[in-house]
Amino acid sequence: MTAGVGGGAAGTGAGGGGGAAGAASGASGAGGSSGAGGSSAGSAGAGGKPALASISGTATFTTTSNGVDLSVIVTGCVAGKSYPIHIHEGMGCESNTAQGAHWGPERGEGIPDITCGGGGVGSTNTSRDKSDDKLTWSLGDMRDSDVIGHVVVIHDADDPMKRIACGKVATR
Ligand SMILES: [Cu+2]
Repeated sequence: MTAGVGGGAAGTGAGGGGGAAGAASGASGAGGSSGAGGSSAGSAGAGGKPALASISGTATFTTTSNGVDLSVIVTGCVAGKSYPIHIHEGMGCESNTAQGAHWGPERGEGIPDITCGGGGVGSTNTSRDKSDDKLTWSLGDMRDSDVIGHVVVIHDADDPMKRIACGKVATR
């Protein structure tokens, strides 16, 4: 499953289907898609465009045999800067209120900062083991760990309280 991250309102990816992966971007928000978990690997993501900065990108969640992997790639960041990224509990990107606080909050935290390299391209990766009930993620199973419907938020590198991009994780 994938989620796109950008500033502004969220867009949504549509569709269902196991194992499919993809990301959609909204004109001013995030779109995403998710494949069903289950025996086959699924992936989900979010993508979109920024309101304040020129940053945009895609966050892709993939079901593995051990849990869920997250891979984030952004463009438009400032080389050498580190951008905090979390999953927030909210169901939309329209405002800070809609985005809500950190999911859990522990479940939405602990993702390594996005490190921005040359050319304004940044990335981060992490994995959540399915054996850790408190931190684990899942895709589309409607459990407490289900990331679908929550939002991926990127914070400003110099002003971490400022949210510069958001994408809703959606099922495709
Ligand atoms: Cu955050």
